[in-house]
Formats: sequence, structure tokens, C-alpha cells
Amino acid sequence: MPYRKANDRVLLEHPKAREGSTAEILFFGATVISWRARAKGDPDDLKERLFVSSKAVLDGSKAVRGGIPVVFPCFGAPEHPDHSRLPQHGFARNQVWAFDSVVTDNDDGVSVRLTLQPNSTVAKLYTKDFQLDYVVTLAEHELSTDIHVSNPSASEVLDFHALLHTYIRAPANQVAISPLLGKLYIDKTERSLEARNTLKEEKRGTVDVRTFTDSVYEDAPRRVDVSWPGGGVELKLDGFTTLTIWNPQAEVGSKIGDMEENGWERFVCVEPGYVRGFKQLGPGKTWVGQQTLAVE
Ligand code: TA6
Repeated sequence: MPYRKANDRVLLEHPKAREGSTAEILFFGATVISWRARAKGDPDDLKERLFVSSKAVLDGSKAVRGGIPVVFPCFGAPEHPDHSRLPQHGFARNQVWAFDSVVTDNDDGVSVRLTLQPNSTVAKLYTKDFQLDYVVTLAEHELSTDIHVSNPSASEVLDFHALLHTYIRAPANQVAISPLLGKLYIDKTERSLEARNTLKEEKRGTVDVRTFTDSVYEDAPRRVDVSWPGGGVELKLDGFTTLTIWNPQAEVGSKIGDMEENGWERFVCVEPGYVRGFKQLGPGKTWVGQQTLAVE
């Protein structure tokens, strides 16, 4: 059976004869906390491809520091009137999602659906009707995470941000991210509010995170290459309009309570989203953001 449900998580295993790729999804936040896979043609052992801080809290008391947290309905500090009582990055990563179903289970891999709907805890913070469906698909060399946002209302428009806060395990000071040349972005490391809200044009052929980096690119590419000497991960995206690149380096990382010592040296966050302006989803409509990670 290529999937096993435990009380707080579901484990996926690719049905290859020898040790196949695996993924682990906490019901808390629908947070993917592990993806182990090998590159095509790589006879070596499976490697963990995501970063989760050794100080991450996994008991549901706070968002997981690592893996792939789901950000909805706001990215960063709330700005929209509907979001005024929400924490940074919204509530989706802090709620227990329900295991809904097995979507596919065949020789190509296994796919499961988790769902989140309004509940009594969320209702204290957020009054709009919504339905989130998260479909996670494990193939031999790829992991897909597709977020479906539906608006059940018959009359109201649903305004939201959505983002997958993907922590890619990588030697941070050696990564090169492309293609972002020519893309417009805001630099959230700027000291003044005015500078933080001023669009810049990316002049670099490849983007690095050797210094504290917190950039939100517009016009997200449909394919992003995150590479380093001897390895890399490709992201294939659909539906997302922005791409955020974050690494706190020691300057900020050393102040993050659940960040392991020097953890910033071992990941780069590459985050497909819809976070510049709010998606305005009409009554009865659904929006889908798709991310497929492939080991290079
Ligand atoms: O990844 C972009 C970002 O918004 C950064 O500004 C930083 O705050 C990061 O998310 C982590 O946020 P968190 O609430 O998980 O500590």
C-alpha cells in the first residue's frame, strides 16, 4: 500500500520495487515535512530534499519551521480588512486539515487530497466562506503540491493571497536561482517603507542568497531552476503570479527561535504565490496554484 495514515500525518511511498521515493504530510497545516527522492539515473540512496529545522515544533502549537507550509489567505502581515485579526501568513498553516481521499494510486505514484473548511477556531478570526483542497502527488522523481481555493459563496467575492512556502534543502551560499533576469521585484530587506515598496528590475542572470534576501518577484516564471554544485531542484509552476526568494542569513536567522543553529546555511525558500494584489475569486469559482518539484 503506497500510503499509510497515522493519527497526525500521512506517509506516501512510491511503489518502485527497491526503496522508492517518500513524502510525509502533517495534517497540521497540511505541511509536507519530508520529501526523499533520487535524481533520474542516480543510483545513490534517497536524499531528503526539503529542509525542516531540528528546532521545528511539530505538535501543532505553531507553524512548522520548514517543509512546505501553506500560506492563506494573507501573505506576511495582514493588510486586507477581511484579514485584520489574522496572524502573519494567515491561518491555513496553523490549522489541522482533514484527510479527504486517495486521488491516484498506480505504478506512476500516489496522490492524496487534504481539505480545510471554516471551523470554530477560524471563525473567530475570519468570517469569509472558503474551501481549500490540497492535492499532494508523489512520483518517482517529482513531488507535486497543488492548492485549490474555492469560493462557496453565492454572492460574495473572496479576496486572498495564497503561497507555498517551500524550504529547499541546499547549500545556501552556493545556490543560483534562474531565470529571474529582467523581472520586477520588491526587496523587503530595504530599511525604509518607501524603498520596500519600490519595484526594482532584476539585473542578475542568476540570483544568489549569500546575503539576507527577501524578494518578491512579479510575473513568476513557469519553470524555476535552483541549482548548486552537484545538485539542484527544478520547480514547474502554474497559476501562481509571484515568486518569493527568502534566506534570513545569520543577520535575521539567528533571531528566529525555532531555527536550528546555522540553519540558514542549509536552505533557500523559493515560494510560488499569488501575493502581489489580492486574487478576487468570484462566487462559485475555484483558483488553482500548482507546484511540481523535480530533483535535478
Ligand atoms: O518568506 C518570506 C517571509 O515573508 C519572510 O519575510 C519571513 O517572514 C518568512 O516569510 C518566514 O515567516 P514566518 O512567519 O514563517 O517566520
